[in-house]
Amino acid sequence: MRDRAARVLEANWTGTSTVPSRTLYPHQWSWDSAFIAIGLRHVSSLRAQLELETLLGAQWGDGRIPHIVFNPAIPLDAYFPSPDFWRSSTAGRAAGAPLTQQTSGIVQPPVHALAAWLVHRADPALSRERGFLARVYPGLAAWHRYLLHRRDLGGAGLVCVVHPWEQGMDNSPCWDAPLSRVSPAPPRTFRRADLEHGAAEDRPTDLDYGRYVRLAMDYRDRRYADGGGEFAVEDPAFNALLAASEHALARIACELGAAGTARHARAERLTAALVERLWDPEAGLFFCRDLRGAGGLIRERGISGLLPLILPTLPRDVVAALVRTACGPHFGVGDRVRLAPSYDLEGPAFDPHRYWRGPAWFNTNWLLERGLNLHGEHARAAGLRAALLEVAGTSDFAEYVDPYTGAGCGARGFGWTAALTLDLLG
Ligand code: 9WN
Repeated sequence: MRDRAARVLEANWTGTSTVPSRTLYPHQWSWDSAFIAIGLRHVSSLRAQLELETLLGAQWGDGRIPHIVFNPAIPLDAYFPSPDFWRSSTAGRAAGAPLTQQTSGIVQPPVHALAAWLVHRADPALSRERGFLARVYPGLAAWHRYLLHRRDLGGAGLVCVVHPWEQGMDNSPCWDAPLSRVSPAPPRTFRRADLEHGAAEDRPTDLDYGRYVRLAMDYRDRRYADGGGEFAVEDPAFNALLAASEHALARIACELGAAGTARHARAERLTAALVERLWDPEAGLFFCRDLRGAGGLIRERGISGLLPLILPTLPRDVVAALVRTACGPHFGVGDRVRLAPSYDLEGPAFDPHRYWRGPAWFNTNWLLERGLNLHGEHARAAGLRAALLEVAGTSDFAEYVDPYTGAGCGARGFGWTAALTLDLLG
């Protein structure tokens, strides 16, 4: 397994970073690279460090880490939306986009500081010799500053996503209500490259795409200034990952000889704000909060609502309820499914094959496994770990799988699936 997984990462390595998939996603993606670095550290600490350094090399002046860094050697029509859609070096100038590299203008979940800390820990000697943490710390600090200062659109201490692609679970039913208010770009104004590599019935619909395009176009036309968009949602996983990364940044600061106390305190404030704003005790789950339209909690059960389990200072009753929900009828961990689905097994929109509307994903299950271990649920974590390893192997490191059968869907030889397999193997 270790060799097979390492070969996937080798095949996806471009020389300075790793693509999620040679066919479907031939550029560098932000949260993919963080998960990939977490796995790569078991194969090559140097490559793991470079992965994160390359990504940070495309950071914008305002601190944002773009969700895609485009490889100029790849033809424009290989992926949509391509650099000529985002126009980062012109439309993003006011926000400090790089002049010589093409990127998207939206972001993805902040897994990076957590990844940097884990990469350092894998080989502290090499890390110190190369000054790895000193190189990445200022960029990571600026990234968190951007999120906390420019994206707290609700003013309650939580960060907002302004596009479903930012949260990384593109067509989750959690977005159906906020997206329904967005008028889609006409289908003939763009060409979906994804359908050349993925089955249409496993991918988001054309209507979803019309709305993704409209939101991204409007953001671009506002020159990527934050605050005015039609879509603004506080998401539990995005904010939990920021809090976990802020704890990691505190450890990085200490390693560099500075104090980490203020950062730990900030992570704890984020944890408290998550509980205050997004926790629903009756459902035993965190929900997304819509900041536009009528506003309020979006009562769809997505896997995102379980992921604050990765946080060390979550109240005990919240932890206990989350574990019950993960193992109950809606997510079926250790019971009805091989791996936790991306969306409620009993929800009206559940579909075992359509992308983030039901299939199980390896990154979310890896986070869940980590959260279960953190809170002492070792037997449940071990069951999930065993299932992850088995399904990764039998599905040929699929992008996502049917949660009941473990049958692979989407791309094979997928970056984070291979990387997180390596991490679970230790
Ligand atoms: C849009 C690369 C990315 C992941 C996302 C996943 C998918 C892109 C797409 O692929 O999104 O960013 O074109 O569908 O939803 O989580 O980072 O693997």
